[in-house]
Amino acid sequence: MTRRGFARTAGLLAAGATLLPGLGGGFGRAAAAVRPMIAVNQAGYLPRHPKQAFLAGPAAAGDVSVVEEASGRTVASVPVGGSRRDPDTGLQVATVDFSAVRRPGRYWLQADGVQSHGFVVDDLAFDLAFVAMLRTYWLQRCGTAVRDPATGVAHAACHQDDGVILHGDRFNPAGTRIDARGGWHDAGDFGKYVATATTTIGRLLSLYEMQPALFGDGQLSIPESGNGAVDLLDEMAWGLDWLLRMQRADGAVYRKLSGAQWPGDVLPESDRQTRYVYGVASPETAKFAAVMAMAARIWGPAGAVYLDAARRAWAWLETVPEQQVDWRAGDDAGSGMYLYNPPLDGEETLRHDRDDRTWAAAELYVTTGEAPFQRAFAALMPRTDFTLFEWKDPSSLGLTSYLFAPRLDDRAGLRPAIRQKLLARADQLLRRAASAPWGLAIERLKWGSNKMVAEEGIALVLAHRLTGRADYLAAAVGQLDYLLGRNPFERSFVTGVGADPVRHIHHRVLQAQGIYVPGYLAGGPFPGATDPVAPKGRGLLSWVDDARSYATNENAIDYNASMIGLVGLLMSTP
Ligand code: 9MR
Ligand code: ZN
Repeated sequence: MTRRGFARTAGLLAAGATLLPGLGGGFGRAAAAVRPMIAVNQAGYLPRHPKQAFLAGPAAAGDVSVVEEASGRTVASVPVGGSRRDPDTGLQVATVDFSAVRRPGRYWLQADGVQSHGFVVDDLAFDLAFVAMLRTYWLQRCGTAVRDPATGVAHAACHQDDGVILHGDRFNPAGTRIDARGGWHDAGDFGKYVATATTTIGRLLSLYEMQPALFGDGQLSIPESGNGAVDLLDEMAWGLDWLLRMQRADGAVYRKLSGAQWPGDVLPESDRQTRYVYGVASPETAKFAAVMAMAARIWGPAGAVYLDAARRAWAWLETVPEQQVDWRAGDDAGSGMYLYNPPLDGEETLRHDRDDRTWAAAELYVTTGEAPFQRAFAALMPRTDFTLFEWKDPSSLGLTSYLFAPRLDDRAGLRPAIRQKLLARADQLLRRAASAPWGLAIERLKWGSNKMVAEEGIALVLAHRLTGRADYLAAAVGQLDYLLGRNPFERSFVTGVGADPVRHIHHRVLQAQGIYVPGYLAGGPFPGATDPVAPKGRGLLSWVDDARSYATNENAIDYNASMIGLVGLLMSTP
């Protein structure tokens, strides 16, 4: 199945690259699409899963027809559900449930005067998007030349001197060059961060552990394809190897590597400024320990170096009882901060590192079965709810690994409490999704809201796995539907996916080359956006398809990981 999916994908990727030429930079159309519409998931729907569209207009009532493209015939006529007023657009939004349509094919929906984009009902509806999103990691690789015939991405080996220790410590005086080449460019810019590399790898390795059948060798057409190893694992090893280089001799981990100035819209090999390695931090060291422990159990004996690195990181953490971050004024002149920094990043979990240690202790215990890790996790777990997984708070991935690990010795009997926390979270998400006009389960719109939508979708899928409850699954599918077109813009937030996808993603390589590349998830609506072009304070309408909007229309490696996690879990849900 993977191979078949890939064969299709390779052709479509190439087609995407030629059908949508010259769309790399530039400006999009006006932000708000406040007009009647039938918004659908433009990638499509799995035949076996719930299928819901939204009819939005001044008054949303009546029947909606499901029209089959091939025959032009109406195959179903569905009465719209009760409508809710959307305060952002002023439209009435009503649910159109056409789950009964299960026959594979191409369809559109129509009601008087409005028609939806075309979409498929197909078991392979998401295969193309899944592979395209996974391939972006190879396109984001740093320290190597990238030449990808399928998308046209081409640049020479970049950042060969990464990096120079900026502040100095007793292991590495200021000015020391350590070999920290490799890894991935974090986003549309060229910084490299432990915070997002770890959460990205964690999310994707978790998907691999739960659904190994989604992945294979040759699936992604990356340089390692055909070497007998699963492409995803080769790609994750690329990121893990960089992380290993960010570990200091005593086990602590440096938190980021970047230039002191933001690079222009140039190819990475033209970004010739000195790139610095910034100070060590305990939250990063804990995330590092977590992801290395995951890698150790996936690679087995071949992953001994990962296990050793995880143990050394944990040992260092034991010498540091409270959160410790080496941050100095000026550290963020050319890169993201990824630390407590209100109001943008003011979450309580950024003021301590218990959430990060919770993740580390869980993964170390799942991997080793050793009592001290169990005790550490048992001490931390009761203090954490099941929360949204991201760099600001990765604890829920620890809870997930502990809960779903096969053959785990839960000698402390923690699983019932974790299960209860996850279901409490899912019930809260369900209530929100049921009352939000566009079916969203997220609490607030923050920078990277689309990633958060995907993560809440993942929590709902996990709740469905535990209980088999159809309402959890429907809400999970609804989060994906939003991201792929069932939103007030009637746009898919993933480049190259769907009839009307985001076009002008903020991304230096794509802008410098003037190419359009499929598989990048845009950040999404953010009313507090700090860039000069995003519409501020307009709720869900605070998004613009404009390459200058780094706060709503940039991609980052952790965004794609969340999206891949949701799509992969849904593809694997019967
Ligand atoms: O995704 C990050 C988001 O969670 C933060 O709130 C935001 C502000 O700190 O930064 C985002 O990450 C950006 C990073 O700071 C700089 N490079 C691009 C990243 C994605 O927009
Ligand atoms: Zn680079």
